[in-house]
Amino acid sequence: MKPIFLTQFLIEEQRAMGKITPDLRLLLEVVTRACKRISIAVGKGALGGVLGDAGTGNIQGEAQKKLDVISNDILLEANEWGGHLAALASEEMDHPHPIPEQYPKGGYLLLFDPLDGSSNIDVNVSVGTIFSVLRKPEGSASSEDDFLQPGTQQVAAGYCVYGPSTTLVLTIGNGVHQFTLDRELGSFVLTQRDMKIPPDTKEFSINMSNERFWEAPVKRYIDECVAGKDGPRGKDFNMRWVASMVADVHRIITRGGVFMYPLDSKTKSQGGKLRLMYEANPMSFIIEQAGGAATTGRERILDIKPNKLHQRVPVIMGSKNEVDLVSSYH
Ligand code: P6P
Repeated sequence: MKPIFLTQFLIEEQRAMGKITPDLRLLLEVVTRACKRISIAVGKGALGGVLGDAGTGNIQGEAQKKLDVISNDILLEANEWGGHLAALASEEMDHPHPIPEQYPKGGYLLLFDPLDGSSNIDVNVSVGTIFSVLRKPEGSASSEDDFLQPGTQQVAAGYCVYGPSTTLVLTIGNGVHQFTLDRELGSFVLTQRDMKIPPDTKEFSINMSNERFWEAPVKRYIDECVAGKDGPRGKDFNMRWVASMVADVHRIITRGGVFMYPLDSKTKSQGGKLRLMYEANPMSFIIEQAGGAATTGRERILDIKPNKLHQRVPVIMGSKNEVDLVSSYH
């Protein structure tokens, strides 16, 4: 069968839906091209001389990996010249990055975690890039506040998993579609249209070492899963925790499951572990478009009105019936 490359898919979606503007198509093309470059850098491993920490003087006072910085720079360079963006925001930068004066500005805002799970990079475990696209509010002078829109305002979201294969998963509000990188051609090929998460599961994903910090509803839910077929759930469960949100969420979209980084006494003062704007929101948009659910345990993630760019939230997302059960315990 003739392969459908990303560009043809986007053109066909544009014709069918009329919602993809040429600027949004350009945005998605340059972001996914940047992901190809990140995939190559990540794939070199120790041979690329880019493993390990970025060294003293880390930009944000966080232990950044060299590849965090490289991936961030690749995404900045790819998006500055196209005239499609008003500004960019990244986990790796305290404040939004304005489009340089010599380039025209556009109507979109791009947010990303350039290399999610980068603590895994030195041990050769899958990592990825997560991105989210918002419209710039009409008539505002580009400022940080422009980004503070609830996840329901996203026009597109996606992630790229740098694993055994490099896989792009994308939604533009019309279902979730998967593309696999053909390394010989250097192009993303459509490999699954309209992905759907199974509503039930026997697999949960959580960092069990935090058990003593969990709130009661989460502890109850996990205890019941661990109790297996002799317990209240009447079936045995499996557990997976890659500690790369992109890899864990991709598994869940592919075969079902529930991903949990819940509020716990360790991260309560920060509001949670994972960041709303470029981790929880894009993944929640994708999960809901695939028929799943995404909540903090107490509210739908996409409904949260952000008050800070790097705000953190609790995350429970995946198979709808399972997520609804966890929410009911809250
Ligand atoms: P922990 C990676 O650093 C990350 O932000 C997510 O990708 C991942 O799900 C989580 O943190 C892992 O956290 O506490 O298990 O190391």
